[in-house]
Amino acid sequence: SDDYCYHEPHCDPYAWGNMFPSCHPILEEHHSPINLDQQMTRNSSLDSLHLEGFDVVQTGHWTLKNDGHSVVLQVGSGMSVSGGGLPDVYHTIQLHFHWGGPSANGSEHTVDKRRYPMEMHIVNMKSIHPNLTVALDDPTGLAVLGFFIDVVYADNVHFGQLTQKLSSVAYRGQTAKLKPFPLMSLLPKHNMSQYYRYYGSLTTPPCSQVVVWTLYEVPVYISWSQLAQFTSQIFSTEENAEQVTPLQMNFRHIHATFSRTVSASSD
Ligand code: SG4
Ligand code: ZN
Repeated sequence: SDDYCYHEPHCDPYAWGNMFPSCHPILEEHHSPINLDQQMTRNSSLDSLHLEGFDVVQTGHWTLKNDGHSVVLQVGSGMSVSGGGLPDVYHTIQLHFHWGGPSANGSEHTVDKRRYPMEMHIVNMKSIHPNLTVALDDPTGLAVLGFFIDVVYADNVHFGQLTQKLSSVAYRGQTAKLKPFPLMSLLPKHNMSQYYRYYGSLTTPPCSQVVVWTLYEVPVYISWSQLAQFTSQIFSTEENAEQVTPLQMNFRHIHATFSRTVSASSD
């Protein structure tokens, strides 16, 4: 099979390069994720990003899908991101998550080597491109906004709109309709001007080195039980599979920054 996985030796992240040449370690100058260092250089030209349409309720419906590697929320076409040092305007396509296990953290990026419980990625494609195939040929074709997710006792009611639907997409290939809600409600309430910026890759095959990464410093908080819905209710296998495998620890290993500059906004 040409599918990738996270835990079986023949298809795990260290074997991705056998099936997807750009995931190969020899070509890893611009790969993601990386470790972020709180001591890095502050860059005053990195002002707040403009998140267009994130504060309104979009029309139509959204689709939540278990693709066997993550849970993806496809969000329609009414939102875009720009500013904050991004080279262009990017249309929001989808958001998805990376998580750990019942007692292990699972963010992709780390901060001072610390791994957070989860990470949310909002994937945006440069608006001038007609489709993803074209965007993956542009060195800055995608802008992904990354949010660390930390855990507290209280439920996050906004996240509840999404987590309450997770059981309908427990198995690979399953989809569920979701009523649109303001995406802003999933984001941190404060300090959105504080973020890290670097140029990297998709963290999954085909590992295309086309991503302008923005990682927000302030995490989003959800409850232990909301986290557990990701780590225990989502399976990487289809409903009628002989062996049922929970989808856990769906993060790629940390890559070297080499000669890359990793910047941070200044306030
Ligand atoms: C997840 O597997 C998503 O399901 C993929 O989305 C996504 O690929 C992939 O992660 C890589 O994105 O922000 N982690 S990441 O680098 O957005 C793309 C779909 O395949 C191209 C729809
Ligand atoms: Zn991701």
